[in-house]
Amino acid sequence: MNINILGIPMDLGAGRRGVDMGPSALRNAQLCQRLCELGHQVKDLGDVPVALPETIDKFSGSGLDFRDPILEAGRATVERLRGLPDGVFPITIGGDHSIAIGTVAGNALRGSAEGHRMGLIWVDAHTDFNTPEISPSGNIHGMPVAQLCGLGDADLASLAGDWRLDPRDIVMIGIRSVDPKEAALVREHGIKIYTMKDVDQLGMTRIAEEALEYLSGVDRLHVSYDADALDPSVTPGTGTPIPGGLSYREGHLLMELLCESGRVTSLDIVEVNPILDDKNKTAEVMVAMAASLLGLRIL
Ligand code: B3U
Ligand code: MN
Ligand code: MN
Repeated sequence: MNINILGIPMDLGAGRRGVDMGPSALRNAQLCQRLCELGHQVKDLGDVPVALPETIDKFSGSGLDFRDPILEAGRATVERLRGLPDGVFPITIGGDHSIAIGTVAGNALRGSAEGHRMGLIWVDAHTDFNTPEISPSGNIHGMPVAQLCGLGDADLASLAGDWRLDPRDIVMIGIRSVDPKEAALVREHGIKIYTMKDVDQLGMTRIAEEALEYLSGVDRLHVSYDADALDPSVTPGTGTPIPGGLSYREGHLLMELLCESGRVTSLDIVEVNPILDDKNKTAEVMVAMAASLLGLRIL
């Protein structure tokens, strides 16, 4: 397979600094080499330019913190992704989760002017379904899924023109931290959610099977993998660690089963913050997760 890596060194959507160094940490953990070893052709496209917070006005634009530079980076991300040839598998590396507004939009537009019917598997402790009106933090990394469905800031919602993600084409896995108004909005939109309780009760094999069946009608499938989906003992280097997360094996098993399905067409790895990490352990774990999705075999 032809894999293209695109870095988005973004920390403007998060409450803590340092996640902008995620792309460096993931490259340092040998992302390209590990995928090359699996027989893929891997090309690193470098990074999308992202403004430094020290050089800009936090309150410029819509009143939402750092909205304008996040929008600008999102537009650049969409342009880079939509121009890639159809057979390429893009891996976008963040960066905080606000980058997914651009990565999902860009992948939806790749090879189709009006946009594909895109399925989204959101692996995260959080549902990231806040809007500017209801967000307790004001941080845009808590809003990308709502933005993709057309809620919230009108400019961020229009990164792919008129294309919108259908809330019924989303499956979330690993969820254990949702704000009260966000929970009501998620329910209202009928998003399919597997909380950690569901992971405990049903097991990851059944969840992966159900998720793929649920998304059987989509023609593209994007996986957005937040490092905080995993338990903080596995991935300590992330800005909002929440106890009781996916085990190392549950995280891998999900990627292995998605790999077996042959249906995933793009991937994000986000929220790796090397400042908070233990000797780059979190980046190494997330690189291993990407390798499982892209065909790592034991035997
Ligand atoms: N729901 C909270 C916390 C949060 C969401 N995503 C992350 N943290 N990484 C918020 O700020 O919206
Ligand atoms: Mn997230
Ligand atoms: Mn999260």
